[in-house]
Amino acid sequence: MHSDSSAPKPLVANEGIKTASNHLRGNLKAEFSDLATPHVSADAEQLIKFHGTYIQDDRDQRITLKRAGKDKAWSFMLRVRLPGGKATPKQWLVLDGLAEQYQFPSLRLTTRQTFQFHGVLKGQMKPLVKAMHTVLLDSIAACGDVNRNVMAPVNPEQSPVQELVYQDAKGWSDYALPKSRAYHEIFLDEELVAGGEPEREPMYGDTYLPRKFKTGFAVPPSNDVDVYSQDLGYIAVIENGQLVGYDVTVGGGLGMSHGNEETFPRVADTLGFITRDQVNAVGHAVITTQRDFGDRTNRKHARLKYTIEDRGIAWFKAQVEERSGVKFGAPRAGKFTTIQDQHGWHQNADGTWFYGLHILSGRIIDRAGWPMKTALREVAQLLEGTRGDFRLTPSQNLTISGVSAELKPKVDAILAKHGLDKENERSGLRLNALSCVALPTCGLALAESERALPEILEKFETVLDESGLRHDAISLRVTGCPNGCARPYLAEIGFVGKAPGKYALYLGAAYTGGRLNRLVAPSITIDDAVKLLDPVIKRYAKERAAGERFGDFCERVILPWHRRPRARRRAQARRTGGLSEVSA
Ligand code: SRM
Ligand code: SF4
Repeated sequence: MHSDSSAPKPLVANEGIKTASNHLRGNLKAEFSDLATPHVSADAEQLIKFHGTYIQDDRDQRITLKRAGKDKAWSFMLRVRLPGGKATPKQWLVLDGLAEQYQFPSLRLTTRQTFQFHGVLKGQMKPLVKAMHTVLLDSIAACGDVNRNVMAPVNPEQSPVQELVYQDAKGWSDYALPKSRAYHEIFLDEELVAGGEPEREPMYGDTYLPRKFKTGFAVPPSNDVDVYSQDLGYIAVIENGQLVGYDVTVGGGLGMSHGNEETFPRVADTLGFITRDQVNAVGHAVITTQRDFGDRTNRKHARLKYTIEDRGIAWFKAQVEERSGVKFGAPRAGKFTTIQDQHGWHQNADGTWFYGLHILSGRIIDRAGWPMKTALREVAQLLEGTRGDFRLTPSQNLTISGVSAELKPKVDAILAKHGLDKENERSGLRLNALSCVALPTCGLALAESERALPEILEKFETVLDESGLRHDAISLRVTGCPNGCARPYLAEIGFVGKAPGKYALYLGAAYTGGRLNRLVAPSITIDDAVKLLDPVIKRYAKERAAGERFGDFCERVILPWHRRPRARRRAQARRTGGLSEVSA
């Protein structure tokens, strides 16, 4: 437990910025109208996150520009809010067209089922938001100290249960949106209403949360949303084919800093069972508890996982029960057996079809011999006006959904024409690989990630091919720094950027997302990691027990003598019985 010191610690600067902002307005309207500078002020830099955008610079150009005595190449990243990752063909076409105008003319699918634009110049920001608004899209609360994009099942049409879970996720996403009209005033020229009722944030309060907050809805047997990495998780409980409610999880989170044991990834605890009608009340109580008790004096200790770690899960559960009036029942959800997206063609319960398309690192761009962006534009044009649409998956992939039997061969023809019909040829490793954006846009990257992934995959695929494991599903995730944006601590093989060309290597998470991996090499090159893992992979091929996953094999055979850092051992020890079910 953290001891209460007599002199209260000062609040971090962000708290002052939020307090003074008048519900996230600050001076942003004026700053975005001032095109004399390419960026915004330091205070505004913090506030714009609540509106879904970050200021960045092109790190590939930094040295050249500095040598030439020039300013950095500033631009904005904008993240769309897209609960459950659902986008219509019309929305796709608008976003696709917009992306062409920016410094990095691509659409980037994120690990939380939404789109990012990179390289948007300041003067392009308002037109971008206005164009998105014409197709009912926005970027409100896509970043910032609030509940962010809510993750949910990719194909609600697959079964009536999935559809209900999607509706609950959408309902919670709407409920947890900030009430402030700041975004509309700053980017959409809505006038601030003078007089009238004062604006209120009934759930968040005037200073919002101490830190970002994330929610995911999972439907067993798929843990595609990595529910144990979320601050708040709802695991569907399905009995006799009916959705009877959810097991609620709290306190997951992955960000850490190298060498700082006070920061650590943590898998969520299970609070217990609730019925569907209690989703928003329980979420509200979780958020207000974190609002009132989260650490506002240290942003590296401000996530819900630390509040729970410090005060204990029993205390937290009692707070949530008291605030919501809901008593948790014993956990009832079924087991998770997979995290992998469904690739290729599958039929929905309503008779329509969906096609799961692998997209390396979620980057939609036209490359020589691989015109992904053009192909998907043609698919969107074909599907416009039909029931068909697009679903972004938590693994940065795409599902073309709701396709009629009549349109199915036409979608096939477009994919084949552009060489995108190769789902069956991809290795199990590739289909289970994630990487974060990292360089050149991410200001926090210590090493390459997205740009390193193709080479990493090729090297490991060679070893897997030699071992006869080409089609085994093994999760590999890479990030450019320890913040964990591609959830690397839940990968069977995790690479976490340390310095240019160097990574911390982690091994042995449970494939289904219930157990963290362990650090096996603090700073290693990719080539040395391949050499280190080559004999491990070959041993796995020969010695694994029936059905044993690579991560579980490493945990059983390779890692028993690898100690977990103290703080992470403590976090692991707090796992509940519900978790051990899925980590087997
Ligand atoms: Fe992340 C910060 C990209 C999912 C943990 N993340 C960032 C920033 C905004 C860098 C920054 O602060 O300047 C990155 C922008 C890079 C760029 O150029 O686009 C960034 N995060 C991403 C995305 C785009 C990675 C991707 O390749 O898909 C993901 C966007 C998700 C979305 O649509 O909302 C993304 N980030 C995640 C996840 C995974 C998840 O949520 O499922 C995590 C780990 C889970 C968690 O939150 O614990 C994650 N991002 C972080 C952190 C560490 C937070 C912490 O508690 O320590 C930071 C840094 C921070 O907040 O200080 C961060
Ligand atoms: Fe940037 Fe680090 Fe997140 Fe990768 S993990 S996108 S390098 S903050």
